[in-house]
Amino acid sequence: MLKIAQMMQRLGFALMALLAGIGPALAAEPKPWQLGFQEPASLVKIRIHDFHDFLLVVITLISVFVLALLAYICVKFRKSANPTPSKTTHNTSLEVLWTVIPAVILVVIAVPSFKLLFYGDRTPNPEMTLKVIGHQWYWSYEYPDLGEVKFDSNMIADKDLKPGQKRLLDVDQPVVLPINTNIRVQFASTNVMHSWFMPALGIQVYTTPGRLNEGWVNITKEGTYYGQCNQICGVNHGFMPIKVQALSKDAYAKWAEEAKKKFAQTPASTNVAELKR
Ligand SMILES: [Cu+2]
Repeated sequence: MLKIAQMMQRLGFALMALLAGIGPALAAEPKPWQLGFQEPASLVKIRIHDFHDFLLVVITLISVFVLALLAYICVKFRKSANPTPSKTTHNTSLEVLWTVIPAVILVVIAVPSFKLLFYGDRTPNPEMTLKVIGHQWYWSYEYPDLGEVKFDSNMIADKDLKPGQKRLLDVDQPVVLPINTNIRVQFASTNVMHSWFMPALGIQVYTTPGRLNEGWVNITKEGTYYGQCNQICGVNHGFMPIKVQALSKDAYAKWAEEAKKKFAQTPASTNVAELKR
C-alpha cells in the first residue's frame, strides 16, 4: 500500500512538473531537464507558443475522452457481463458523428494554423533588411541598409573558449539586431542547403543555392539568442551556430555607426573561389 502511495505521489510531482513546463514562465536560456519551449522572444514565436498551448488542450481533451471510452467499454462489455454476445454491426447516427466531429476539430485547428503560417511567412512593413548567407561551414551577414556592412560569423573552437562562452554555440561575430523592429531577413547560400534556425525567435528558413528565400523577425526583448543550422550540410554541420545579439534601438544605432567603419574594409568572404567550388 505504501509503495502505491509513493508511486502516486511521484506521478503527481511529474504531472506538476509537466504543467509547470507548459506555462509561460520559462527560463530565458535552455537548462537541463527543461520542459517546453525556450521563452518566446519574437512576435511570431509568441503566437507559435499560444498555438502550441491551444493544441495541447485539444489533444489532452481528445486523449482523456478516448481513454474514458476505452475504460467504459472494457467494463460494460466484458465477457462475464455479456454471456450472449450482441450481433450489432452498424449505427448510422454514431458513424456520422464520429466522422463529422473529428472533421470539425481538424477545421478548428486548421484555421489558426494557416493564419499563423501566413503571419510568419513575411512582413508587409519591413523597417530594415538582414541578409543571411550560408557557407560550408559558417554564416555571413549583410546589412544592405548600412551600405557595405558585411561580415562572417565563425564558431569559437573548444580550445579558444573564454569563461562564460558556450561550447558549440558562441561565435566570433554575432548578428546584431534592434528590438521592436520589423526585420526582413533574406536567405541565400553559396554552396549547399543550410537552414537558419532560431528557436526563441520562431524562425527557420532554408538557405538554398540559386534562390533567395525570405522570412521576418520582430524581437521583443533585448538579449542573446542562440540557434543552429538544422539542415544537414556536410561534415561540419554541427559547427556553424548562430548567435543573435538583440539591442535597444538606440544601442543598435550606435553599433551600426561603428559597424560602418569597422566592416568597411573587410568584405565578407563570399569570394569567387568559393563560388567556383
Ligand atoms: Cu548545416
